[in-house]
Amino acid sequence: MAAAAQEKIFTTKIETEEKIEPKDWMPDAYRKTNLRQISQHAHSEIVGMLPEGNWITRAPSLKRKAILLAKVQDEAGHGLYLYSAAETLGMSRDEMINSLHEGKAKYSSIFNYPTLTWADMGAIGWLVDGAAILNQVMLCRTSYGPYARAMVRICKEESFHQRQGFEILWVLSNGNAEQKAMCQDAINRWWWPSLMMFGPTDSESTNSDQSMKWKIKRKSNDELRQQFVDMCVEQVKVLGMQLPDEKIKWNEKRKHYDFGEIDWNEFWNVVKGNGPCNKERLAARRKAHEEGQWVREAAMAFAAKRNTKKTAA
Ligand code: BYC
Repeated sequence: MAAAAQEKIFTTKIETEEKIEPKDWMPDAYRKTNLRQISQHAHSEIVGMLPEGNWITRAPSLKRKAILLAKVQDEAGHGLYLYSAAETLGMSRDEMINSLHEGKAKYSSIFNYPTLTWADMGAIGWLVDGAAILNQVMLCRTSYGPYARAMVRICKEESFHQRQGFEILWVLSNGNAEQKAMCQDAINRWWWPSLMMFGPTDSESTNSDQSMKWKIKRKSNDELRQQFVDMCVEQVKVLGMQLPDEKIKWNEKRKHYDFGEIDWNEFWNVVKGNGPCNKERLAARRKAHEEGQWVREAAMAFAAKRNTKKTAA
């Protein structure tokens, strides 16, 4: 079929909300930007296991430990669904992982901050998973079929993650003075990096225009960030805590909360690899990959053996 006819079919599918599937014709740039976003998203899930993994052995009770362990395992699962979705676009998981390890691929800036106290597990659940859900609910309707389907399941699990985080903070906020202070300190440290998760402001977002046209993204970075602020301002009241921004104020005209200026220098610095934990995170991922080499080899040998048996039977 001629390229123009194929492009027309693609455009009609986008317009009529029919999903684009791996074997469908698609513009190279559509394939490339989906591959970029989905693989970055997968890397974020995998690197995102590290800050919380840091607290599994130090969780304050057996119950908390079991919950945290389950959450971190969920994140590994999310990474796997997403790598599989990205592979349907023509790049192998090995290539994607190499690109992460070589420092060429991006992952969410948020995971380059340290987890200093147990309250950080609460703040990550409430704020980081909370921000992730807002973005991911929109992605359940993204135009690329495998990505949209992966998101449906991920969102269900993320809702549990957010609630468990809020509950950790709720218990601390009802505790003694030291626990309350720990809760407020974690909120103070995670608030601004969580706002940065939504990406640069719309005027600086290089990919947004085209991604919105292709319905990969359905809401802009600033729209989602505003939705997040409006949600958190109400939720923090339940905790009896404060958001660390004196400029937060209801704007009757906009029917939204105004908020202070994000430190974009900090954001770009972290994205470029110079955040507090970038080097540590990549080193931990590389080490885990090297140490897991024997597991991959054993799994491949087992699969080959099973195939030989099947062929012989
Ligand atoms: N960090 O044109 P823009 C989780 C980059 S994990 C780093 O607006 P786009 C969890 C961006 O890539 C869930 N880089 O980009 C796991 C682009 O650079 P390139 C994480 C960022 O793609 C464990 C450039 O800046 N969620 O829930 O239209 C424990 C210009 O940006 C960031 C996802 O990954 C950032 N924050 O929009 C707990 C969601 N922001 O690629 C929780 C999927 C921007 O051109 N991703 N950049 O070199 C998306 O929805 C979109 O990619 C974004 C950015 C909204 C993040």
